Amino acid sequence: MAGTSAHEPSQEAAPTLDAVVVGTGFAGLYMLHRLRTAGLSVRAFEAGDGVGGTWHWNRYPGARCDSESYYYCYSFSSELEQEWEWTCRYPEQPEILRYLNHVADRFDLRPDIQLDTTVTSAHYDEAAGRWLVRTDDGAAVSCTYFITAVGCLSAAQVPDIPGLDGFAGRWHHTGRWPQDGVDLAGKRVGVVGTGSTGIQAIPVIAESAAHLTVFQRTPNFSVPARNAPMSPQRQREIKENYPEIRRRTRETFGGFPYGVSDRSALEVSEQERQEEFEAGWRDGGHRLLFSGFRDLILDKDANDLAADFVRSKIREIVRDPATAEKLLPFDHPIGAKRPPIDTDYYETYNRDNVSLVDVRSSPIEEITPRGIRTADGEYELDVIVFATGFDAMTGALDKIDIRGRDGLRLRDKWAAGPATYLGVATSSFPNMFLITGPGSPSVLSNMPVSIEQHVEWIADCIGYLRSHDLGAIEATTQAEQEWGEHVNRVAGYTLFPLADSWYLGANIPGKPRVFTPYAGGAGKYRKRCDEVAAQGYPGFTLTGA
Ligand code: NA7
Repeated sequence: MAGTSAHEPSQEAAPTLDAVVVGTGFAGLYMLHRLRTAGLSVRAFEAGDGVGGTWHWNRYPGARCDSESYYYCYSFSSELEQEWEWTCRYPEQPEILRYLNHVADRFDLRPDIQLDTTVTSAHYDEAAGRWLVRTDDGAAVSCTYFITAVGCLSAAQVPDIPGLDGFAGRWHHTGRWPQDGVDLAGKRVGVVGTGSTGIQAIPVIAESAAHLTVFQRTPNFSVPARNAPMSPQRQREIKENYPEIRRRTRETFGGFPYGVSDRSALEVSEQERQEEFEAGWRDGGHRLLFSGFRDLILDKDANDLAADFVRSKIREIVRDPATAEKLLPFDHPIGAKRPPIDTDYYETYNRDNVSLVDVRSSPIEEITPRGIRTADGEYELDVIVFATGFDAMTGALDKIDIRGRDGLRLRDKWAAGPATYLGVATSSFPNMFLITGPGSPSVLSNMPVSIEQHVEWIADCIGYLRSHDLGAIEATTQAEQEWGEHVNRVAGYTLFPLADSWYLGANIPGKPRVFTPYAGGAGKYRKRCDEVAAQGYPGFTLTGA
C-alpha cells in the first residue's frame, strides 16, 4: 500500500522543497551545491553523523584511495583545486574526509544537510506530481525531484556465518569501522576477505597484531601502488596543468588523465612485453593493467600474459612456496574483478606473525565464542575483521522503500536486475535521478569524474525542465530496454563477465547475475549523455507543468 498511515505526515502537510538528495559523499555534496546555486530549495539527508559517504564509513586500517589524489577530487572549482594541498600520491581516508568536510564548509553546504537521518521511503504521488520522502525520525518532506547519491559500495555485506552472535571477541566490517578506531595491538586478529579492502588492510593490521590470520576464499591479483609523498614541485606542476589534466579525465575511458596505448600485448616481442609489464609494476597503480596495452581486459590471450607476469611476481616475493601457491589467482582474468593495488601485500606473508588459511579448500563452518572454525579446525581470535565487501550498485537503493507511478516498488521492478536509461533514470519513476546508478560507468571509472558528469547533467536537465515550464521527466521503457541491451552487449566485448565479482552481484547470495556498470568508457558515455541533452532528451517523456 502506497498510502499514508494516520501517524505519518501527508503530502499536503509535509514541508515542500524543490529537491531531496540522499547521501552526502562526493555525489551528494556536489548535487546539493549545484542545485542550490541554481536557486532551488534542497535538503540532503545523511545517515551518518558526518559528511563524506564512503570516506566517512571506511575507516579501517590502511584505507586509502586507489586513484591518485590530484584527479580523485572535484574539478568544478578552480579555487578549490588550487587551494587544496594533497600530501600523497594516493590519499588516505582521513585526508579525503578532511577534504570533503572542507568542501562542505567552503561552499556553506551544512545548513541544508540533515545528518543522522536515514531516508526510509520515497513515494511518488502522481496526482500531485511530487515525491513524499520519509525519514527515520518520523518526518516527511514533499519534493519535485528525488535524487539518490547513495554510493555504489555503501551497503556493507557481513556474511551469514552461524555463531557470529556468540563470538566473545569483537568483530567489525571494514565499511562500518568505529570512529574511535579498534585497538589491534597485541591481539589475535582474523581478516576474512582478500578484495581491495582486505589487501589494503592486511599489511597494516599485521604491523600491530600479535598474530594475523587471513581467511582467503579466492586469491586476487594485486599490483604495487607505489605510494609516496607529494613533493612541492609535483604539486606545483599539477596545479599549473589542471585545465589539461581535467580535459583528459573527461575524455578517457576510465576518467583518468592518462590514455591507453594502442598496442596489443600480442603484437609486441616477448622482451618488449616484459619491459612494459616491469615498467607498470615499477611505476605502480593501474598502469600495468590499463595503459600499457590496449587489450588486456578485452582479449583473454593478452590477459593471460599479464596474469602470468603477476603470478611470477607473487612466486618471487613470497618466500614460502606453499603460501605462494595458495596466493596464486586461478579462477578469473586479471582485472576482471576490481583490481586491487597494494603496499607490501604479498610481502606481508613473509612475516612470522601472519598465516594464510585457504577457506575454499576448507570452508568456514562456524564462528565459535573463541574464533573461526573451518573444516580444518578452530582458529582462536580476539578480533574478526570482515573485509567481505558490499551489496554493490543496488544494495543501498534497495534499503529505501522507493515507489514510483502506480505504487510500483523499485525493488520489485529490479527483481531480475536493475533497468535504467543511461544509469541516471528508470521508467515509472518520474523526476527521480540516480547519481552513478547501474548502467552508468560509475565503478569502472574514476568516481569523482563520473559523479561530476552526472551531477552536472542532472542539474542541467532540471534547469531545462524549469525553463521550459515542464513538470516531469521520465525515461521511456523502450529507451531503457535499448540501453540495457547496449550495456550488456558492451560488457560482452570485455572479460569482465568472466569473473564472479560484485560487478555482477555474484557476491550476494540470490542476487540476479547481471553486469551492472557500463563498460563502454566514461568519455564515450559523456558524449552520449550530452547528445541526449542537446537533442531535447530523446528517450525521455517530458510532461507539462
Ligand atoms: P570485495 O571486492 O567484494 O571483496 C570481498 C572479499 O571477501 C572477497 O575476497 C570475498 O571472497 C571475501 N568473502 C566474502 N564473503 C566471504 C565468506 N563468506 N567467506 C570467505 N570470504 C568471503 O570487497 P572489498 O571491500 O574488498 O572491495 C569492494 C570495493 O570497495 C573495492 O573495489 C573498492 O572500490 C572499494 P570471494 O572473492 O567472493 O571468494
